[in-house]
Amino acid sequence: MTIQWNKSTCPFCGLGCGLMVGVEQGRVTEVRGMKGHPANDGDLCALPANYPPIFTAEDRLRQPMIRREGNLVPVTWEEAITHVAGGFRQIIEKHGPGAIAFYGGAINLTEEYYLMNKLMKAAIGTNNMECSTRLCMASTAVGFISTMGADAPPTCYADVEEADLILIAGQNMAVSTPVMFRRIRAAKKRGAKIIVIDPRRTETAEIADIHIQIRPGTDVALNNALAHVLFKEGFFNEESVEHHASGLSDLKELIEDYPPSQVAEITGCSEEQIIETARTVGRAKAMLVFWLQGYNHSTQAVFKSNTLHNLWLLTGNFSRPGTGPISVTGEANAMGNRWVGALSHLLPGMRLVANSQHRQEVADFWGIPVENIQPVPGRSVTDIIKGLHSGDVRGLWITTTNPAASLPHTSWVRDGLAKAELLVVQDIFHPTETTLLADVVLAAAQWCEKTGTFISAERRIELVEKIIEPPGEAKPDYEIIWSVARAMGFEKEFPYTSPEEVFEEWKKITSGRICDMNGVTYDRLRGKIGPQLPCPDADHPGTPRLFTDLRFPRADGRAALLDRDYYEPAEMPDAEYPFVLITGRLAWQFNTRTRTGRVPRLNKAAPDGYVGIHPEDASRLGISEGDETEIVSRRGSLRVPARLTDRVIAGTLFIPWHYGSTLGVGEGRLANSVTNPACDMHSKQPEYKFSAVRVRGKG
Ligand SMILES: Nc1nc2c(c(=O)[nH]1)N[C@H]1C(S)=C(S)[C@@H](COP(=O)(O)OP(=O)(O)OC[C@H]3O[C@@H](n4cnc5c(=O)[nH]c(N)nc54)[C@H](O)[C@@H]3O)O[C@H]1N2
Ligand SMILES: Nc1nc2c(c(=O)[nH]1)N[C@H]1C(S)=C(S)[C@@H](COP(=O)(O)OP(=O)(O)OC[C@H]3O[C@@H](n4cnc5c(=O)[nH]c(N)nc54)[C@H](O)[C@@H]3O)O[C@H]1N2
Ligand code: SF4
Ligand SMILES: [Mo]
Repeated sequence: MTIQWNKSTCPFCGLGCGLMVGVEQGRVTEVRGMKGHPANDGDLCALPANYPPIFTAEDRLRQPMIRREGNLVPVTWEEAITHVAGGFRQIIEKHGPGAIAFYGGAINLTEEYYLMNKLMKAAIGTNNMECSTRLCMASTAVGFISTMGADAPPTCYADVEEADLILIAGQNMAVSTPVMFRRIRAAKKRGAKIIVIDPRRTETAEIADIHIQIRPGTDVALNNALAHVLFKEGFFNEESVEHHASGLSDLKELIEDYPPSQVAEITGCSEEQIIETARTVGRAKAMLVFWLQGYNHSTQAVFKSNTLHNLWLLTGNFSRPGTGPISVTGEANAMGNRWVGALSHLLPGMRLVANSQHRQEVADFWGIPVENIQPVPGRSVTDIIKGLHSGDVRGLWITTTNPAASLPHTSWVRDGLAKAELLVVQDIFHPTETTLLADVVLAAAQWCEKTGTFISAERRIELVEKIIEPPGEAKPDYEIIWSVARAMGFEKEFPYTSPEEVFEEWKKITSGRICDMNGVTYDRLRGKIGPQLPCPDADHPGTPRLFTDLRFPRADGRAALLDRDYYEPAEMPDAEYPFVLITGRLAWQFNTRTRTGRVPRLNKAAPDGYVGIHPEDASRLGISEGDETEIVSRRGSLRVPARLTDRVIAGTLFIPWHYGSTLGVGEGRLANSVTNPACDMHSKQPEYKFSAVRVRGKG
């Protein structure tokens, strides 16, 4: 039998590796890295390599279901759509449009979010529309906007090969983007220096020339101390900095308060190491800067970004090959969901609901009165859960995300979801922690079973095509969305018959914006590597780097140096809850494990959760390797076996957060049972990386 090979893009992290998907007799049998692809040149990691069993896993949803007398029972699509549309309509009639909300995942296609925007923000008239990117990249986005004026990563992956210093803060790249890690390891072999800032001695930290094993939550203090040394030791020219960045005098004043000796006490690293790190930064010819969830999962997330951005701005490390900020996103449609406006404060094409000109542009484009678009941001996902508790939100439609496992403080989240009058959950599997709570479950087609576009963390747009049939009656998310919209009475607004029609409409509203994709068509993308945006016309080759003219999209054309003070995380350890719990990832499982937890080979590599605990703490508590422990916070508890490791600092614990309650390792494992829902006030992103807990050995 001959294998047919089809070009696709990875449906896990936002690096956007090009993949070749092998199909035999209508089944995906093999997935390989695509040779010559600029993200991965033939490489790939364990996640997509082990995808084939995910297509055939037992619990794939094949048809919609409605809960009747407590049980989810299969129904026809017609019944399901009528029920959902009628239910939402009723809630809107009784309680107004603000009583419903939508929450999707960042692996949804851009076309799907375009449709959802049009339905929620225009047709229904509520901005209560959110995306899992709130838990993932919201802080990166706000950080970019405050420093550079736009949520637009200016660099590209090829900068890795041009840099002589690569700084990686709060990202365990060896685990979360292994393909990028291998490129960085190769860069090191060629002579580039690597700095890693992480409270754990991670697999990534092992290749570092300098590993700053920072106390969790203290990055702002560290970054300010690095700026302090850069200034005191004359590593930058004030005049040239001021040419391209505002705010220098305020920053200089602030960093006076952050001498390395004092910051050593806050961060737990030595004064000498801080000075050595600053000098390494100051001497670099081309510094590239990565960061991820060690930054974003914090109540200081945006300030962490801002103070990191200060460092490349002060040292002139921008707008040249090999320099600048790059944050490889967690989920596949890294940029697409942000640019199409998947969050409650955004509108399509990098626009804001609070900006009257933006509202007018979008309303004109859609041919609706501008008053139909609410002028204030809708609820963040945490506020949606709050709204369910208070009765202000009554109907919730969830697709492509599993909040009953992934949001912080699980018992509060599940109680909220259970209060919904109508909870619609659209997934590819049942059970998941969230489908179990649903009133209606809608069966979705997944990657390779539907067509649409993703945009990667280097702004590259790619077509992911349908190459096999979905199981049973499962339908693409876009088809479900336009069917519900029509059944709600919006036939005229949702006339689409294909995702390509949706794309052709959506791309027009990107004209003149950084995300301009008017030069892109499905034909241009089909079977080929897509261009990096902006790509305004058919002959345009795409844009590898932004702001190369040293002008930033802010009022005065300069970037912003920001004076941000350090403050403590929301919940500091105390006598009752003396440990800091960090949650993070493993190489063989993805997020809430609904897909990877159904692959035998991946489960064999990472079968169960655990808590990493320092041997000194363990011996004090009488805990031995493998002992079942109970981890307790103010919000709940969980049970996990102990793994003794000096990779964590004494006083801190690490739990891989993937393990939930539906895939055979037990209800008691869920890390989010104990995590803190406190959020960064600027990005509304939760502090998953810092919760005060106590540990009890259970022998
Ligand atoms: N195999 C695999 N790959 C994935 C995923 C997966 O689940 N599995 N998920 C994808 C997604 S959605 C995302 S968002 C990315 C996430 O990718 P990463 O951000 O790399 O993942 P995490 O393990 O959550 O956190 C990164 C590191 O932050 C460190 N950290 C904790 N607190 C602090 C702090 O205060 N300061 C600093 N500097 N560091 C701190 C942790 O010790 C951890 O090593 O991975 C993506 N890729
Ligand atoms: N404690 C703790 N919690 C965290 C984190 C952490 O580090 N620590 N990380 C946070 C981060 S960075 C993120 S991004 C979130 C992720 O949180 P989630 O978005 O909840 O995680 P996933 O497991 O990726 O959920 C994706 C869901 O979509 C389904 N699915 C897959 N493909 C399709 C499709 O094509 N259509 C439909 N309809 N469904 C599909 C999957 O089966 C799965 O149920 O979690 C956050 N939660
Ligand atoms: S590194 Fe990310 S994009 Fe590349 S193969 Fe792995 S999960 Fe997919
Ligand atoms: Mo993420």
